[in-house]
Amino acid sequence: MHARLNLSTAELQALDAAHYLHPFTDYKQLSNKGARIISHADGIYLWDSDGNRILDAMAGLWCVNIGYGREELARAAAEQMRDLPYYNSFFQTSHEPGIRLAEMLSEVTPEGLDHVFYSGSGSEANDTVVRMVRHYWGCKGKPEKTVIISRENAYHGSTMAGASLGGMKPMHAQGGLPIPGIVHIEQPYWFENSAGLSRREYGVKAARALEHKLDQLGDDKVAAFIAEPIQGAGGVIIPPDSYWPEIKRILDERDILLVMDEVICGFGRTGEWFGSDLYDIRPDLMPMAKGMSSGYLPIGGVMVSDRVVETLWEGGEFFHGYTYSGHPTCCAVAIKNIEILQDENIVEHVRDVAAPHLAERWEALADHPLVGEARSAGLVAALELVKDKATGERFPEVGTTGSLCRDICIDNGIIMRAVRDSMIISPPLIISASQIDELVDLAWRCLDQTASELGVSA
Ligand code: PXG
Repeated sequence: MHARLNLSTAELQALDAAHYLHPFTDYKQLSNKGARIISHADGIYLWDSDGNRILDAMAGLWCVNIGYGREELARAAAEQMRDLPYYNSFFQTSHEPGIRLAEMLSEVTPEGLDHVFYSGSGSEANDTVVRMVRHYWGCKGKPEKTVIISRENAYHGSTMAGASLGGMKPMHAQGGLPIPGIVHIEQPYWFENSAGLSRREYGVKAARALEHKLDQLGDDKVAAFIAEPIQGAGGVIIPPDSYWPEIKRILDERDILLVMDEVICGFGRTGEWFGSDLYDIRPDLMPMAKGMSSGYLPIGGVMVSDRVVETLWEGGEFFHGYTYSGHPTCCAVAIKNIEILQDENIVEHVRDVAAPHLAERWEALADHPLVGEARSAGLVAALELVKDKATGERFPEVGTTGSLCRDICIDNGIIMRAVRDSMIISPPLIISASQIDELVDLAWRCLDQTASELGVSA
């Protein structure tokens, strides 16, 4: 396979700087440097316009679960575009791809989630969550239950509601967020916050932050608790095993909806179909996106529990929807994507082959002088870069070392993402054991180079 580019790298970079406002980007800084132009991709690898091959250890943006270059998805899109590229489902019409995908989703998602509300992305799915949980409590005759409890450093999207649900302070600072009625509690980040507690003790303590917040606000004011099973963009924060059982205990005693944001964890990422399966949780609402189509086309949605649907059923019209809710072409691609996950036993491959192999190889990176902790779950993993391995002391200017290591990574042919001073990965689920070896060997080499640039002896 080769790139079919019409312009040179320099021409593309100049036009990019002249006209393209990238997401989450310092525009001046990027235009000085010039964007790397990605030209094509296959399997777990990307190529740039200068012909460099790069191992994509982030699966795009946590989404290309089945890997790049699957002809079947291109064919599914082309066939659907010929038959019916677009039609809406607002005014008492429907279409086969939307219906078939809804049925498939009710099969692969946890028990009790049998209906889907489609969106175009994860952010939109979480906007739907906010509208739907408040509408639900309105239907139940409890319109004062409006508050949604989320967690610090959570990521739930970049729209007004998504960024408000998220717990990213720099995002809140731009635009006067969060919107009213959203509060945040501690995240279960053992490496950062445990203050000497064991993982088990700390997991229970972090979960009880929810109980304290509920006591403070009053259950009669709270609509829902939203959380990612494993926090992704916040830095692959894997909760201690004691966390989710304690959250379940708390929620079982209270009349609060549980929203599990599966935008990253869904569709096999953790070695189960959903993070909720991994932690044995039955959410009331479950936003999802990314791996739903392996990122080949934009689609998301919210799975809605039978309990919530029964109430919505009695509530008259729900005044909510997107032009592209249930977009037929995106649905056709999502169907083919899920068929591939099923037919090729990709979730089982993650659970039985890839995740155990990654865990073993990744753990060994903890021996590196820069690494304070190496953790993984399924096919997400993180390294905490520290100044002092013995004490866990961080580098003084948070984020500088992470960015340095990230740049070294891409120069060495691997994409890892830096979150503050942690390096994180989320590779395509089809990664083989020998490709995991290649990934970890590259990571080790990049850590060595980072250490040597920092003057730390490796
Ligand atoms: N929920 C979660 C858990 C996510 O990770 C969204 C919602 C929003 O999805 P959309 O499709 O609207 O982007 C996400 C998205 C990063 C990064 O830097 C992560 C995401 C998006 C952009 C960047 O790690 N996750």
